[in-house]
Amino acid sequence: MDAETFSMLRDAVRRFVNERLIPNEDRVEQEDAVPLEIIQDMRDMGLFGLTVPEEYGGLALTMSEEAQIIFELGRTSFAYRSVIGTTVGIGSQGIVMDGTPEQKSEWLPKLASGEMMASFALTEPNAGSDAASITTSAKKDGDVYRVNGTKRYITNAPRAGIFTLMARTDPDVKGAAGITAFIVPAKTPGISFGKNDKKMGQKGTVTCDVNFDDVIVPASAIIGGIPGRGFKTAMKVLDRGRIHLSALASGMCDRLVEETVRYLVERKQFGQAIGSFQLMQGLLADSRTDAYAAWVMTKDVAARFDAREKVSADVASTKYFASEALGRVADRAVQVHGGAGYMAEYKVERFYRDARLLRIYEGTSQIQQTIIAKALLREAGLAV
Ligand code: COS
Repeated sequence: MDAETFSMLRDAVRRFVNERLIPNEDRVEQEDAVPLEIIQDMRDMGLFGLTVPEEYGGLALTMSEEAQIIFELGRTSFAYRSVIGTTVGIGSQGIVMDGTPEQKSEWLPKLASGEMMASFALTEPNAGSDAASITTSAKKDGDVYRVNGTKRYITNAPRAGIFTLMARTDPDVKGAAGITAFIVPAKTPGISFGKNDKKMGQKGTVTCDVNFDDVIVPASAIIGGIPGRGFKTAMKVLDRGRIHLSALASGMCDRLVEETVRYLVERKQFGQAIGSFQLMQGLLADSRTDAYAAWVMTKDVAARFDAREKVSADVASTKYFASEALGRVADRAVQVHGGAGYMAEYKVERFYRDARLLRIYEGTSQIQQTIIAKALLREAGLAV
């Protein structure tokens, strides 16, 4: 996208966040749902198609551009970005990166327009951090595969039109090599959903179990057409997803710093604005420093991802730093607000709960640490 058009898009998203999304934050929290008219506005703005190539009706944003849009959306309730998050990110990118031309033409235009949402089904009750240990099976039966198993905590599952599903096609091959990625329409017979999960925060987002009970999927649904490549597709998708989340964390930090400044100026104690006190200034300065570092790392790794450099380990560092930084920034924001920070009336209480997930999903901080360390040690010849 040319620079001028992109800057218009970013400004439009910024206005949308300030004028439409932020004023509806309390409503989303109370109703535990994003209003349908706001989802329609998101469709109209083309937000579902941010990362889909232009020939399939999307805006074909680079990673750097996507990061800037997600940063803007990070400045408001988590639930809004989550509506488009899986379609823009982990749910569709397997098709964009590794899909056949037929798969792209069949699904991407519907995803780009927002007519259909995509969801990413990797995690299982017994396979979280150890993603290569999934047991959902896809057994070949003539021309089709029969899928059985349960996927857990699947974001946007009840809204999804299709799943990017990782399943084991070769039961004799343990680990990554036996896993295949499929595109499975949500209406396929045999798919059922668990109850919506009750979460610590992130009101208005939806996650649940997805059960596959002898679900018949044609061989043509294998992403890229070749079995056994699903784990690598998932890992490539997660590389991009983790940059997306780092941008989100950076945007959330930005909003929290803004809320912190506002309170430091407004709130008076001991006869003066609490921002006059150096201990308060220290908290603010630490938060701004965390926020700045997270965003600079995100922009750097996004640009290098766009330049097709090998960045998986630096993506892990960025996701690790940005999500942990967000945890610290949210904690300080509550601290600066004192008793008010613990009350739902002030926004920082909500951000504090919402932020907690970022250190966990799309790879916990501890998984990011192992990715970083293993990359360095393997390069030095140690078999880890
Ligand atoms: N890009 C491309 N290929 C990758 C890759 C990446 N980022 N990361 C790993 N691979 C490839 C490896 O090269 C390897 O292929 P070869 O055997 O051909 O060399 C294969 O995938 C297996 O890799 P590895 O041996 O490193 O896999 P592990 O089982 O050790 O697991 C981790 C790797 C722990 C990093 C992975 O399971 C993981 O990311 N876990 C967290 C899962 C997660 O984020 N879940 C959230 C779900 S969405 S909310």
